[in-house]
Amino acid sequence: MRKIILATFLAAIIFIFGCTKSPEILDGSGKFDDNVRVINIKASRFNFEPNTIIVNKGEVVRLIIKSQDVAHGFALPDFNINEQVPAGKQVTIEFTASKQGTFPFLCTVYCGEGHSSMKGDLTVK
Ligand SMILES: [Cu+2]
Repeated sequence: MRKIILATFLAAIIFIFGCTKSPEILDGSGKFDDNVRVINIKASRFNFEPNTIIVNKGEVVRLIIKSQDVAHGFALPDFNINEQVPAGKQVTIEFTASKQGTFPFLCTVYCGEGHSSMKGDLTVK
């Protein structure tokens, strides 16, 4: 009898852990992986999520940008970055946050009516 209770208890625990999938982090400050600041960005009509990115000067920043729908672009002109993000695909962009300030980024592939409002800011502290 005790074994059955214990087995049921363990099954319940496993079930609970299996169901609690941690939500995807969409924090504009990302997380560190081997001294590289990794930030996941979702691109969808018509925004980037997160659309505010905050890093520190000197950091190597890796942006992993994933299109949730159609083709988009990602340009960060102050850092000479301009990449295409094909429909449903993801691209990785790496750069060094070499200067302080707030720099705009924007979508560079026409993705529909709200395309011109698809933008955000990178702040380097
Ligand atoms: Cu666009």
